[in-house]
Amino acid sequence: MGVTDDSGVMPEQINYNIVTLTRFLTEEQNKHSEATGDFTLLCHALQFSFKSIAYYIRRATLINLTGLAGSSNTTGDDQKKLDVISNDLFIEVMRSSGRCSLLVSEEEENIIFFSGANSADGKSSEHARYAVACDPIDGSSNLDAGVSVGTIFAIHKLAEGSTGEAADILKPGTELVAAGFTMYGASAQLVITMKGGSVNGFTLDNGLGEFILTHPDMRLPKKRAIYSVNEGNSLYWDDRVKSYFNSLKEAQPDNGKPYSSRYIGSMVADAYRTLLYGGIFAYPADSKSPKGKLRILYECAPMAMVFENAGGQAVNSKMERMLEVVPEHIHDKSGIFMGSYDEVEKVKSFHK
Ligand code: AHM
Ligand code: MG
Repeated sequence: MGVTDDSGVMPEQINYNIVTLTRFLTEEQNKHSEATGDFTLLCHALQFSFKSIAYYIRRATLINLTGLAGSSNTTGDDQKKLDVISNDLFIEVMRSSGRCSLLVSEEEENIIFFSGANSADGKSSEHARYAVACDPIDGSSNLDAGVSVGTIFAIHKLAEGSTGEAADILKPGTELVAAGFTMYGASAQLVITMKGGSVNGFTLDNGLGEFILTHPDMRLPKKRAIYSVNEGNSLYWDDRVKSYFNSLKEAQPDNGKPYSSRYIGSMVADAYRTLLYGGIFAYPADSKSPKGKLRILYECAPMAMVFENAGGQAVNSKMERMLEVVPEHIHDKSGIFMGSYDEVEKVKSFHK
């Protein structure tokens, strides 16, 4: 029980042992005697970009940042003003970190090289040992309605001896050193995982300006009767996908009830809910988009790493492990089914 003062108001309980993202990253680095600190510095830079994007999104309606920028990106989507601002901000933060050799962004047609033979100055930096892929604002069609959007990121390490080339990013998700996403909602959430590690969730405390560890070692429930998919596309689905989703609407053997449907239309928000509550999120390949809609490098692979490290599964529309899919080009797409372990098993059983 907390102590009340004369007015009967319960004072805020002060936690003196807060794990900030900065502290968390330092403690992770200390676990690896061979670590140079370059990865930690790259993560500090990422953290700054997330805080900045969260800040602009919070104020977007007030400072006239809603609406279209008047351009379209590589995949033909209309760019929002915030898409452009977040992309420019992300590029500059990665460049100035000095730790990122090359960057792939949803909003950029080509790889941006910051160091190595392909960079503007043709120079290599011995510290720029990482390749980053990102979707600066995922779910941006939802932006002006104030629905949650987020940033998805994936980090690869350059191959030994490489000074930074396309092959350093055109790799399967099994090679990722770290990945995660943010969700800018009622508060800004950051979910991050490292190779072979657990999944940890942080919440941005706007007063402190720090991401605080609020969801340590996130584990997906093994199953949960929630499905998340754009059913407006069902006309284009193949029969196995149709039968699978139809089966969820029937009385289930364990409790006689059908599944609940939840679809926000921002992958980050649908993924965050699925991580916490369990269930299945899908964006299947279909006859309209035979390769799927979502991009492998900066949407599917990083999410698959998070879901697997949290005890779930992620597969493509051929039921292959998502993390093993090798993209043919930087904006390559895939169908995806990801979620609770048993729910993905059920999807697979309909594809046998
Ligand atoms: P975006 O990166 O251009 O925002 O597109 C990706 C988004 C995902 O967040 C979401 O899962 C999907 O597109 C929604 O697509 P749809 O509107 O077709 O359901
Ligand atoms: Mg996206």
